[in-house]
Amino acid sequence: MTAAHCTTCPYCGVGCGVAVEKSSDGAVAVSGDVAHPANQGRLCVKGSALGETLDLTGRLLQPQVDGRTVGWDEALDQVALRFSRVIEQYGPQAVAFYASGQLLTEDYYVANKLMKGFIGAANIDTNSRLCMASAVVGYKRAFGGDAVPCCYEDIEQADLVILTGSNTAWAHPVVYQRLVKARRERPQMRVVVIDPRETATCDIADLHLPLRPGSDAALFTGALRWLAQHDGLDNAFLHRHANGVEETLAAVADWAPERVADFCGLPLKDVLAFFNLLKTSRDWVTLYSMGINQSSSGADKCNAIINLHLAGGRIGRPGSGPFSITGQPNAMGGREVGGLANQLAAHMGFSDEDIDRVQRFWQSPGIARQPGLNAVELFQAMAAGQVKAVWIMGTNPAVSLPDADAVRQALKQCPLVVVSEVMAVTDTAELAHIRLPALAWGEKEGSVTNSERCISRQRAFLPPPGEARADWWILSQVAQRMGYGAAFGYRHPSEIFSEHAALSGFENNGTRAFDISLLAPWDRERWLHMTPVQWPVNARHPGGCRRLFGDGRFFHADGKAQLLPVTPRLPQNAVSPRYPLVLNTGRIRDQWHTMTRTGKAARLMRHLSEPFCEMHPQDAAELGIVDNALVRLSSPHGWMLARAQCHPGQRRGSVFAPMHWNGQFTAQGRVDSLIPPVVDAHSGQPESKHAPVRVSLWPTNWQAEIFLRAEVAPPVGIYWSRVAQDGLTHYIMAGQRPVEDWQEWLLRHFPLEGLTLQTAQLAQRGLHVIGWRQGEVQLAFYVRRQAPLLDRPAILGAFAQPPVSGPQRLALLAGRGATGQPAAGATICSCFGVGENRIIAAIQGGCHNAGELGERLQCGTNCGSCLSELKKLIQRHAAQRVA
Ligand SMILES: Nc1nc2c(c(=O)[nH]1)N[C@H]1C(S)=C(S)[C@@H](COP(=O)(O)OP(=O)(O)OC[C@H]3O[C@@H](n4cnc5c(=O)[nH]c(N)nc54)[C@H](O)[C@@H]3O)O[C@H]1N2
Ligand SMILES: Nc1nc2c(c(=O)[nH]1)N[C@H]1C(S)=C(S)[C@@H](COP(=O)(O)OP(=O)(O)OC[C@H]3O[C@@H](n4cnc5c(=O)[nH]c(N)nc54)[C@H](O)[C@@H]3O)O[C@H]1N2
Ligand code: SF4
Ligand SMILES: [Mo]
Repeated sequence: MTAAHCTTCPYCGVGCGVAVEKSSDGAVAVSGDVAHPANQGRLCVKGSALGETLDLTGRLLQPQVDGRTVGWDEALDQVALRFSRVIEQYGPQAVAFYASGQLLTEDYYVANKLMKGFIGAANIDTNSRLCMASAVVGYKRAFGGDAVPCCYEDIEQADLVILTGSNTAWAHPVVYQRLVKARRERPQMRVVVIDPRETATCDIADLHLPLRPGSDAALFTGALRWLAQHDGLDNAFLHRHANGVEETLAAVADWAPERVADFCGLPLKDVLAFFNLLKTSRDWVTLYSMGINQSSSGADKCNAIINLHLAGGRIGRPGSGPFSITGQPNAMGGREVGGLANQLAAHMGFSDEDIDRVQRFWQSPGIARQPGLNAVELFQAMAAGQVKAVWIMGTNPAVSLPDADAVRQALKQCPLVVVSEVMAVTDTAELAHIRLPALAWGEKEGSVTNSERCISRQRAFLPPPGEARADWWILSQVAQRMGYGAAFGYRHPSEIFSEHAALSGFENNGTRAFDISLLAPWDRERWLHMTPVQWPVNARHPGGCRRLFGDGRFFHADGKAQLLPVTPRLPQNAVSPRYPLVLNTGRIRDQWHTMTRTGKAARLMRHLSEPFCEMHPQDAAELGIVDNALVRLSSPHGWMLARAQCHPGQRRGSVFAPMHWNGQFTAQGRVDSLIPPVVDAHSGQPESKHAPVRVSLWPTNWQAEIFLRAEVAPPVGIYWSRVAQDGLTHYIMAGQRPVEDWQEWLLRHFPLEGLTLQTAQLAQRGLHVIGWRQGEVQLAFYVRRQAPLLDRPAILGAFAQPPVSGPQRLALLAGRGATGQPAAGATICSCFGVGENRIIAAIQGGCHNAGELGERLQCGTNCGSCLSELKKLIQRHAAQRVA
């Protein structure tokens, strides 16, 4: 395979290498790149389904201005003209860019340079504010630079792996697979999972600490005190390489284990077990992500973790370090180019010295001199009429920002909204005056940096569709039309990369962690053939560098690290009698963010097909909610509808809802419309994991499912959820008001003309309808009082191959398979499409473990993401084994 076919996965920050093979008929086969250091050939279910997300349905393929399709010249002129007009009239602070950790480094560099260096305001922020901002503050305060010390191998080599606020099994599956394998090979390794709820990640935990939401800082603070009292500190390291030791140790004095246990709502013995593991384990890695960062005290939580690692000397050596794992494929690249409003570029800030240096390098006419608005502030300033023009690229803020209804409102009243997108319709793009079609994964060329500082290439293997163009090109063209031609005359992304690399080394002299100056002289050919490399890449580390701080030298002026006294605090918004439950939010295994790509793949929607609200069975019972009922969640900011899922692993008093669903996939499921815009004072990162809410039953009069060949918008005024199916439209629906005449209702909302209808009237006004045309099934509709129990694969199968015999047709009308086999149930293994019921049958038929299930049904043998669910099913159903 040629290098041109090696690229990088566009999803999570693990940054797996992907090998792409194209056959002569244009089909694309995707597999893990065995030569890539991040994954060594592995892929998770999302990565392996990439080939299924490449079709052009729903893509934005032409520029649009005020609803008209136009050519690029007109679109670019309009963006430049309208932005220039606002700047002329109201000054540069009245315009803003909102970017994304899914842009490539080259795109990101140009966006940042245009806004900060040439428009002259620092109003460019990114969705990384919602993701990494607290981790950045934590590292900068401790190390004097935003430098992730670790590499993935450290996780494999550690004796103790602490996963806190991270559902690694679902959100970083290949790192999780590497951990599972390492633990199998080194049984002495211990794993501690810290998360208020029981997640799939807990499957390999020796100890799960289901702490009170938001209380992590107390646990790490108490651990530091305990180690100090039990001779667990590395005093030699502290003496030589750290400041702030005394103040920090003084600040932990009050955190005796009993107080920690009380504050965190954990049994004392579990707290002590954790502390003991710290004492007895030689090397530890703490892997942390959104359960730590997305908090009103996220930055302090990061420093509480880093304090512990510094004090214990567990940093800068194999198997040790505080490891903030990044979410997006290029979250790290964004940090390197200065994508956050409070950074300048190449790890420089807004000191006079840095401003002067970057201005000389860019030869910029009027560089920004102070930090700009961060993400939450930016949309608030827009609502207040201060920001009058925004350009959003590669992110969907009407869904993903807190207080999302207010964000939507701000966008509605903003005089100029430009959106660069790959999809024609998203909740945000719907509100844009100008839409610019961007190249997507597989079409665009550039570089990304993963969680372990590894820079690799995303490569194009598909031709640009329609009029879509690269984000860097769009930005450069607009810059030229705004009069900054000379500084934006790029002809190829490699030129941008070289400039970025040169800036990283410019007057650096070892003062800034990010330095890839050795790559600056690269020409286009070298860049095209780049192989993965971990920064820094400079004279000291010509081949890159796996692990930082092995020499005990940090980036503060005196070369020392800084311990920081931390005061543990609980989340800012507490529950109240009116809003008595805590809403925790996050990811599911098979969806990516606002679903613009994964929502297209039918097999990725079979694991979880609707927005859901996971709750403890007792909390549910007290509210009169049964499993699978529809519930309404509300906060002072907004409301949503979701399907209740009762689960004893959920902490009492907390509920969990996924962040993914939005206006394109469900009626009322944007979880962020409930999240208050409360942020960390140091990082500006929102507290997305903690919103006081009320949950109540959403009583339904009917529930239904419809499958049809035509593409039809769902009826308004009801609950609906769209499930991706190949070539079909599939809605799950429910309504509160009775429908008098179902046939009339169907006719009003769905195209029934010319169909021959076969119907079955059921008790309690239930109705099943199959619509036929020329022997082909066109529509299948099932409505009942309660959610109809259907064999979805069998129904889908009938669309592909129409049933011919009488009994087969009757089975379809009943929503069952014709063979008499049980329904497949929810898809547990998405790679091989193995349903829950087949797995249960195999367990009852004698499969004892995941390995045997894999041999019989193939489930769990590819990406392994479903192994924890397989184990749970085995635990639950082994008792009913047929002797
Ligand atoms: N499948 C999938 N994978 C993804 C993504 C995706 O959309 N889908 N997105 C990527 C991105 S951008 C990101 S940022 C990462 C995020 O990756 P993660 O951070 O692993 O994902 P989340 O599900 O947001 O949150 C992690 C966990 O934090 C827990 N948590 C909540 N409150 C607390 C608390 O107070 N303390 C502790 N210790 N834990 C708490 C939640 O219960 C949840 O299980 O995932 C990346 N990977
Ligand atoms: N409640 C709650 N809210 C959260 C979170 C949470 O855990 N809980 N997590 C937060 C986190 S960590 C994150 S990272 C955000 C993610 O939230 P978003 O960034 O809003 O989510 P995405 O769906 O990834 O949005 C990316 C958009 O860019 C488009 N796109 C894809 N590729 C390209 C490209 O090459 N160019 C351009 N121009 N566009 C492209 C996609 O179609 C999509 O519309 O959500 C945050 N919001
Ligand atoms: S682990 Fe992340 S980077 Fe790797 S294949 Fe899965 S989604 Fe892609
Ligand atoms: Mo993220």
